[in-house]
Amino acid sequence: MICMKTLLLSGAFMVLFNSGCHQKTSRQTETDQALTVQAGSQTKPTACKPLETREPNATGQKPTFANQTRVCGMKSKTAFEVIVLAKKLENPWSVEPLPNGDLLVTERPGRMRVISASGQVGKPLTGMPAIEASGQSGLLDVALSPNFAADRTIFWSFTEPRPEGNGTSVARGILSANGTAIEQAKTIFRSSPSYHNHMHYGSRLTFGPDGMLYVTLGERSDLETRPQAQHMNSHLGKILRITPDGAPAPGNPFLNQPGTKPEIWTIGHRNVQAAAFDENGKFWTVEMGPQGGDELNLIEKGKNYGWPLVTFGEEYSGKPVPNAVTTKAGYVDPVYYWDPVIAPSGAQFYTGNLFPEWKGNLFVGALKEQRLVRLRIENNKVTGEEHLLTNRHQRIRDVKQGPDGALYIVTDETDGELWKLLPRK
Ligand SMILES: [Ca+2]
Ligand SMILES: [Ca+2]
Repeated sequence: MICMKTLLLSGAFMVLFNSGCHQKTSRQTETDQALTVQAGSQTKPTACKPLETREPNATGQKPTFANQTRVCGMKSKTAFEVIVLAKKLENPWSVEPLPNGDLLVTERPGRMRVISASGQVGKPLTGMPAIEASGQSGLLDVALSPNFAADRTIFWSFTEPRPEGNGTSVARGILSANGTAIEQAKTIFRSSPSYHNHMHYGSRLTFGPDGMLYVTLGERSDLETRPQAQHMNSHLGKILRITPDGAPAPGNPFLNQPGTKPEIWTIGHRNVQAAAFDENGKFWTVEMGPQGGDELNLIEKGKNYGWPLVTFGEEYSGKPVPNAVTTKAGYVDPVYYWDPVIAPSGAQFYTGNLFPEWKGNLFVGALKEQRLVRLRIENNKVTGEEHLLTNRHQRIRDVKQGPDGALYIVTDETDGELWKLLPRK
């Protein structure tokens, strides 16, 4: 067979399309149904095959309910193409497709750029406030105003240098008409307390259908700050809900309570770097857990998600999480968990038309396991899991759907990349 290859120029980078030279892949021939076997005259369902076959990190822990971990593996029938739109991005943290098809990308050391739909990488935008970048700190997420087409307003989260250390803050500004500057930048929210390490900042910014901005914040990792995930007078280890001006949102569950931060929406989180609303307006997050305790959560107003009292997994030292249990009345069980961990970052429910097979599925980036995870969720339970892009061996930091229905991905590498996923022609 003659293998045709086509070279196209896309921005500054050559893109290689393979047309018809791939052999048939397993994803085109396997189904995502649980296996059944003939046993005499009866057809008995058997346990399907989960993708994870390694030993769990944490010994002796049992799921709280069936299919809370290691559900049936599934395989996409739709073959896809990966176009590398840009390279040499330094630890990109967020990709946000713009209405015209261009992409806003942040790089953790403190740069934000517009990359054109064809892959032309713009210069860093001017006009950003000071950012502290070291370890996990730096420029983190960016989100578009729900009215971006009219107001060109963007919101970003970043590590702010402060006299007492540093902390996650949220700023907003206007993307200039020519896409080279941020104008009228203003810091609208500062988490407190500040702290002096460089770990567990969160933070994803997600606008809800209610027009409010949901902000995920980590607990700064140290044993000194970790208990604050349960303390109402601290923003650490919380999901917050604020107005586009940075004020506590009307209807928040703990407004006007003494000693309580009024921005709090939910408590008991370790470090959430993946958050997305589904088509029905339900809010889902994927949380970096301890070793063996990454978890998918359905986020509901005012609830306690457990950390560090109720959790799966163990410390990364291999010791137990002190005094923790895996489930307890009054604390929300994760819908799903991964043991061993995948290190989740970035989430998107697919709603486009390019991949009808993927409609309603949740896509999650995985840093440590260097893959894109696809989850099928039915009745608030995970019923299928697929691992994509495993052959590229890059840490996936963020995944977003563009207005064209393609998926856009950035990889957390010092020479990080921006990818576009399209159905293979
Ligand atoms: Ca974002
Ligand atoms: Ca939890």
